[in-house]
Amino acid sequence: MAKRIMILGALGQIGTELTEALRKMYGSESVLATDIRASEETQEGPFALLDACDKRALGELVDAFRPDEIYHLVAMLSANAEKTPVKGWDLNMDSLFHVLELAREKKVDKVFWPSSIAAFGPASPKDPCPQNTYMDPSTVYGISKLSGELWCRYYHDQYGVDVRSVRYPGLISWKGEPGGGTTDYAVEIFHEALRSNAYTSFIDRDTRLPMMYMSDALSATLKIMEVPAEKVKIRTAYNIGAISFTPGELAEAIRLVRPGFQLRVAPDFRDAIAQSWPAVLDDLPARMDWGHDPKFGLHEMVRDMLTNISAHS
Ligand code: AKB
Repeated sequence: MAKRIMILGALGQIGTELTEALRKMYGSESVLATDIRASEETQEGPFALLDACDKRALGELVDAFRPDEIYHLVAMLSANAEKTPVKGWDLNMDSLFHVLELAREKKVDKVFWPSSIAAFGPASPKDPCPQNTYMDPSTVYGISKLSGELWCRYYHDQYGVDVRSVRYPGLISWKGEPGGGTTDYAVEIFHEALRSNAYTSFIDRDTRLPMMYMSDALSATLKIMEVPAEKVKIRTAYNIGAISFTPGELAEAIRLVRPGFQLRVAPDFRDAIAQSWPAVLDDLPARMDWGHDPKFGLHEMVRDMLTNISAHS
């Protein structure tokens, strides 16, 4: 029997593409997509409205669908969580606890929960930032990610819950839009480049951040979930790197495809968040333990983004 998979936050930036990829792999009926809002687009498989903070509703869905795996992709991202810190903390932590508890009680085989570069802070090394190092996140989102990592390891060590996690860099995609993150500039810039050939960045010209194209993020996610449990040696979350660039360097790469593209900068509070994060990740353990192997460099990513956004708008 095909494995059954449940996705929380299926209409978000990662969920949109991950749901599609998992449905291709395991069949549409085997993947239950859930989200707090409904989509206007037709779903190609089962969909349920779900508030991931409602443990009873979540438990009922788990009882009804009997998933072997849960992908928990619900989160309030860094910039939004700074505006409503308590709400951000409650959403990020309550939903994680519900999933970990249900996985333990109902013996779900595997759980995926994403951490982030936001788990690092101003005193963490910038370039490269190692897997194991000092971590002092300064945002609510980052604090929730670092705490979540430790809770994941606790549930693994104490209760045998097979929960796996990666620290995503900023994710760049043309299908699902990000919402409320610090790295969102690196997606918005493409839409504005095609619309007006100019963009005003809320991140300063020289602020460097680790980034990753969505197809590499999907492949890392599917890889860590597929390998045998003994290969997943780190039970907090793995650093996964791909590319690192500044808004200035991204603009230069866009200019090669769209001559005359103009970058202006008007840094706001999100630049301070970005400056507290690493610039480059050292991801050797992910490469060694389960074969993390990103393919997209800066220029391939830029060409692919511009081609796909113009083809689909
Ligand atoms: C954000 O900017 O908040 C996220 C992240 C780096 O986790 N994209």
